[in-house]
Amino acid sequence: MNYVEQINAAPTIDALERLRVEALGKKSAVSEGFAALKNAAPEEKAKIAAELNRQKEELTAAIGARRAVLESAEFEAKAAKEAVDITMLDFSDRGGSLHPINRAMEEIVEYFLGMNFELKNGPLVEDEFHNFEALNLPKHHPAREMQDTFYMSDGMVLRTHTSNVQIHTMLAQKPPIRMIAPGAVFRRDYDLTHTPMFHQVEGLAVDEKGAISFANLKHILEDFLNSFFGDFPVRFRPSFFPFTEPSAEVDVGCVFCGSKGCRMCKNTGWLEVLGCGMVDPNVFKAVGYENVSGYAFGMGVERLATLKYRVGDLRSLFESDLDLLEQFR
Ligand code: 2NL
Repeated sequence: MNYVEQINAAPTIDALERLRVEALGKKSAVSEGFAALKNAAPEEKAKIAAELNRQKEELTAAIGARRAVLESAEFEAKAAKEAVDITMLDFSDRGGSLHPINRAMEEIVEYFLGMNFELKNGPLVEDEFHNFEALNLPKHHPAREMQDTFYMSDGMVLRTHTSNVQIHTMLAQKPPIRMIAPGAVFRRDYDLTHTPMFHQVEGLAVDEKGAISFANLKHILEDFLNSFFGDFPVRFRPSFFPFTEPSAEVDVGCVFCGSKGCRMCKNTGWLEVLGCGMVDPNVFKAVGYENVSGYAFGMGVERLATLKYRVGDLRSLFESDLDLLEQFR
């Protein structure tokens, strides 16, 4: 193989460098040819020099071309070996979501806003007048002890229901009133079906005496339950609350068994979902209202959420369980 062929076949840059020294270095035929020029016949010199330069340029060009090929191959090999994957994992399908309790609460609130109720908020730490006395729950009355209360200093309590908001509202404005009060409430209770903090949505409608009837209450709650749960039967059962008279508890046909009877409905075919009634005259007396009538209702959001989303155990709503929460995306 002549030098040009050897150069074109050089496997590495080192091999090419050895060939360059051999073909163009001090001891190469080309260099020795230039050194011998001084001994050449004067008329031959130009011709020999031209031939030596041609050879030198041919070899230099071949080396340059081969070097470019080897260097780019070396770069590609290094780049492939050192490559880092800088693309990011795609989390775009892993967005967060509303917690089922908030989702149920928002759906309840949206329903009543659509029915022209006004949204009201109030304090979580409350005095005994707004939480108990104004609601026909006098001191030492056994009904107070039903709601195991968290007592704070200075006679304040953690509100045991959101009714304190209705009391604040009635003290601050005149009828007509049409409002809902959603929010956290607190009771000293902790077992399979009770947590010390839970959520309620309460509603209140008040207008001049005779303008609001139990029929109005029954209609709006039936319509709400149909909208929230879908097509299930609804029934009103006589009951008692200190702040309403008459009072009723409302059941829906068991959403788990279709009213056939199961563990969830204790074989009754019914699930209790809310309480309601006509506002007790003593409540109106406490806020200074005369010649009015009205209805009120209250529902537990956790209760409604576990039924609607078929969550078997209330406590799983409070455990930040991703297997549960991911189902609500
Ligand atoms: C339930 C039952 C109820 C009320 C709450 C109320 C409020 C005022 C006056 C009269 Cl200011 N009543 N609230 C009435 C009946 C039932 O809640 O089971 N809640 C989870």
